[in-house]
Amino acid sequence: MRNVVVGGAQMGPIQKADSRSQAIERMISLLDQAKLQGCTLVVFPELALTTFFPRWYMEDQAEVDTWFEREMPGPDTQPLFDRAREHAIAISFGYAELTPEGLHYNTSILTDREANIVGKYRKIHLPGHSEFDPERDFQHLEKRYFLPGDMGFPVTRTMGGIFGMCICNDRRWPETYRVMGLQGVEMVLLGYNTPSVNSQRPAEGPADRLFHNRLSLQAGAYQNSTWVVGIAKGGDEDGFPMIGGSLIAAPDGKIVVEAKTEDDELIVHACDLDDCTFGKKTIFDFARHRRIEHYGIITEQTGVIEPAE
Ligand code: CDV
Repeated sequence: MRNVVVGGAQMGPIQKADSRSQAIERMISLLDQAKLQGCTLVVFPELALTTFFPRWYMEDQAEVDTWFEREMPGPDTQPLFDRAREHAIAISFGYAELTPEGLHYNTSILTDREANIVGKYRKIHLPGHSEFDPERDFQHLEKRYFLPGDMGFPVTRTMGGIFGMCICNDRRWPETYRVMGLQGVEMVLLGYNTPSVNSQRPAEGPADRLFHNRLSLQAGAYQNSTWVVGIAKGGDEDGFPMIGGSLIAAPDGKIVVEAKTEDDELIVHACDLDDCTFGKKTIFDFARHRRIEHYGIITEQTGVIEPAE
């Protein structure tokens, strides 16, 4: 048995006017709850330190940069790292990263139980658009504010297992999980900010969006025989509702725990990394069964090329 007691720290809304310190106070309170419940790893959402700012159109780069972290940990985030070290809890959370070279990424990190950063990931599948779109009820400007990640999908050996990360929209792409699956991943950690409504498909409501969240996470878990921990920001951020629905999916694809609210809420499960072994040795024994000679177009083309009429 290789148990990792995972706390999924869903966060309710963070309003535009809320400070980093307010968000971090809430994260520390979730860490304290996690300690009481015996957690050894706590996972927080995408862009956990601020509101989901890509919904706001900004032209002034200096204003944009106020949403980014230039160092990690920095003065605001140090107390979170200190508390995590005190509790001997590894943490993973998302934030907007501004590098010393002036590059902007939507990033997440993983620490060990001594609060040392041992893993980093920069979001690859950036949804949305880069210019103001008057047709939309709300903007989704990730392509304006972030570069696509430049690190691939790395995995990290820590806490007795193999851990990987992805961020929000990445979770809808089977390639995300498979690239980590091919590196033996045993637990995928991901945070998300998903609106409850789709302005381009008004008939799609929160139930549909929660269904697609479960479908993506459960399929990624089952098809790679890995734990998947998906943690949301939920509730109403300045009038923009988000789905919540944080969950942990087991390597057989089943949901073992799911959030009940759209607020700050800790979901907890003792995840045995040895549960990954059966699937990785049988139906998803990649070395024996994959037929890469037939998969070429997956990496050779992006769009769809239909057969001639
Ligand atoms: N933050 C995200 O990546 N959100 C997307 C929305 C735009 C659909 C998601 O896939 O949930």
